[in-house]
Amino acid sequence: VRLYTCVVGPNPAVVTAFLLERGQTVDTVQVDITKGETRMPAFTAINPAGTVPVLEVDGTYIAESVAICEYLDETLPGQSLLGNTALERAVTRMWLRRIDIHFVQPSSSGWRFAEGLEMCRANMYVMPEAAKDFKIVAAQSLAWIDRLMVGKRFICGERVTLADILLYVFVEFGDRAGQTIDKELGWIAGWRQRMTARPLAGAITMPAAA
Ligand SMILES: N[C@@H](CCC(=O)N[C@@H](CS)C(=O)NCC(=O)O)C(=O)O
Repeated sequence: VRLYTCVVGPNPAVVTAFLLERGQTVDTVQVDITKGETRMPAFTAINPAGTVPVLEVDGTYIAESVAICEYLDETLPGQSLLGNTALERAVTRMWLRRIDIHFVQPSSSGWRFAEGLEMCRANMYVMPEAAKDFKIVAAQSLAWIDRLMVGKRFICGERVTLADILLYVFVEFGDRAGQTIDKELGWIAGWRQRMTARPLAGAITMPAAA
């Protein structure tokens, strides 16, 4: 397998964090999104969405960071980060979907239409006037997750899963890029400390907001 990735951006970092947590490496090809390399014909031929990460497996190209991690979870040696039973995996996927829809997407839109505006406007319809509202939606979703987590160690209970990785990467990137995490969210604060102590935290490369 070969991973097309980039040292900047939260979506590639989700796969990097996953691999660090599993203690595994794969061959990588660096693609520079800051130079628009994912939007060039050679790259859109492998991922028409024009984004990284992409995993190449025997001539098939898998895009979408969660889909890539699920494939790696099933094919790499070691402890699953989805779950060991159908029930555990279903619970993980429930949280992955909630985190993606309610936090990752509005947080990403908040960045794309504000801090990332100049980079993104060439490739998508942008709504700079909506950036503030997307950031509010993301912050409210994080507060919702914070309330639901009381009494749990990680998103799915005692086990660390891909749901923790997805949320952690986007929380840390958001905190460093104009979406400072509310320190009043007590569960999130403690969970961030637990996550930061783990191998996966090596995927976060930028310094934390003061
Ligand atoms: N839903 C996709 C999002 C991928 C994505 O937006 N990747 C960004 C980096 S964080 C990218 O490649 N941006 C370059 C561009 O849009 O030109 C996933 O989960 O992988």
